[in-house]
Amino acid sequence: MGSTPETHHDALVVGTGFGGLYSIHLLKQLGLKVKAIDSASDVGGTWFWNRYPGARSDINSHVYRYSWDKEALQTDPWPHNYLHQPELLSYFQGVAKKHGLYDVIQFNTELKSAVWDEEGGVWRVGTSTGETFVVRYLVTALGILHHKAVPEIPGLETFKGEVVHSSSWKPEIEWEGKRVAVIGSGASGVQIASTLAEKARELTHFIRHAQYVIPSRYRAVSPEERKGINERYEKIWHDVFLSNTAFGFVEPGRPTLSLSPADREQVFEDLWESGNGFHFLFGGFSDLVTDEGANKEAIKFIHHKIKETVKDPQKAEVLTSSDWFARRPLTDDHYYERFNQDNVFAHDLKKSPIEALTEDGIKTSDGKLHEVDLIVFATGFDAIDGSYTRHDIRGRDGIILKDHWAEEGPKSHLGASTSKFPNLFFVNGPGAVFANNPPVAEEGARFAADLISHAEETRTKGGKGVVENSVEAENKWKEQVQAVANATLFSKTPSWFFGENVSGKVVAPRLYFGGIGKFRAAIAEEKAGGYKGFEFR
Ligand code: NA7
Repeated sequence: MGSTPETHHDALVVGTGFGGLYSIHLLKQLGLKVKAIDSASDVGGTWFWNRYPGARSDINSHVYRYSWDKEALQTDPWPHNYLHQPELLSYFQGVAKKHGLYDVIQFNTELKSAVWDEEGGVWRVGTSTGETFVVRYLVTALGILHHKAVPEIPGLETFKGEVVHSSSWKPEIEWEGKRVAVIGSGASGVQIASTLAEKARELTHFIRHAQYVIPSRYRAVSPEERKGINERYEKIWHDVFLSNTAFGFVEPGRPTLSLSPADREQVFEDLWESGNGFHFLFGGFSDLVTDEGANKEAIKFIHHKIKETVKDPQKAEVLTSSDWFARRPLTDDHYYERFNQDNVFAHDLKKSPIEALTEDGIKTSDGKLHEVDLIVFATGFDAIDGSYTRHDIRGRDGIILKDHWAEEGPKSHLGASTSKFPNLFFVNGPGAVFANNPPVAEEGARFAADLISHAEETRTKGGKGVVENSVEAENKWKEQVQAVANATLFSKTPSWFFGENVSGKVVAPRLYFGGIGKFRAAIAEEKAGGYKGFEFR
């Protein structure tokens, strides 16, 4: 123990994705001595880990980036309307290089424990490398989708082929000409099934809840279009930060049922043609996720498209959801078409669940053995609070974060902090807003930096430089998060948004569905009111 190296810094940033990199930049600008760690071997966060074939963002390239580097907005290449994983990785590397962020980042170093020392007013952070970082401020940008959820299936260890989770893909994995099983039909599963179906010998998609997949309409961006966006960037970001979803498109105030059936159908058709799941859900009508009648109209339209596209009625049935269209919307250009290939199958896990794996493949309850060479678990993540509760994080009086959130689910004040854990900041923590991730991460990083800056000010006035939100503030925010969620169909549709994908988690909204504009207004109000939800010691 005595030989454990212990180093002191003002702040430690954990994670180097969108939230972490910007946090490093902001804290350096405050003049703090900053250190950062990441368990990966390079920057990128989600986009470091998720490298499966076809991994691509489904948010328009021009708003899937930082808004704060004006020069990069004009000059960074993004030749298509969406960015593939390698392009995103190189974007992150470019940002880190340009702003001198690499200097303070230590890679291949995972946070293992963090213990608050009340007397010293510091966090002691233990890492996988055996080091201890002693810091006043601990800024965690751990990623909302990091900790893999892999189902426990009997016989998993007997399977002779290859098994991989979507976020652990390695380039050497052989799939072309192989028999592939993809389990899970969220954003990852749909992208993976669609891409691998192109060259797999045989592909079976194992589906428990089918979803609604809107075409993405991936395409090149012309120089004229790019020029126009460059010229309008100020306005684009202004609108993004005032909108609900921050995706860079107009969110009309028009209710679905205000149009005649023919006009409504035309709007859906136009949305389908222009592509993008988020645009379909939020860019045509105001009420698809809040009004059951409106949602049913969208469902009817998509069901018709599936029936029209998928020629085999049995496959079409498996691909047809009976849930609300109120999960994270999905996007892919060829997903439904792939099932017209003779070698691509859809297996309904509700009708016949997986019983076990054998050495040759997957045995389902209908008695069938699906012989495969590769199984891809696209089974999602222990999302949001799962990124935190797996670590040994201890606040005041030794309370463990996992226990702190055990009874009522995760609580935070404005997604940024939680009571009893002074000077611990979340970037995109539980209770942060559901919207396009880069602007949300920017907002979170800015708020954490503001709180730290205020705490530093109190230090100059003889204070300890310790900030902690009140129990009342986090309870109030939790109530708001719950109330807004209750008004949406998201709350009636099980998903990771509510922790329902991992057994044992408290079912409660993990995201604020009130929109980024209102979320930012709540933060602005907190600041303008002199940070009443926080105590600065
Ligand atoms: P998601 O969206 O959580 O999807 C996970 C999928 O895996 C979903 O279809 C689940 O079915 C399925 N799943 C999970 N466990 C099982 C078991 N035990 N058996 C069968 N199927 C299972 O994760 P993704 O990685 O696709 O996407 C996460 C986010 O990344 C996404 O929202 C984007 O923002 C990017 P279920 O629906 O629960 O029946």
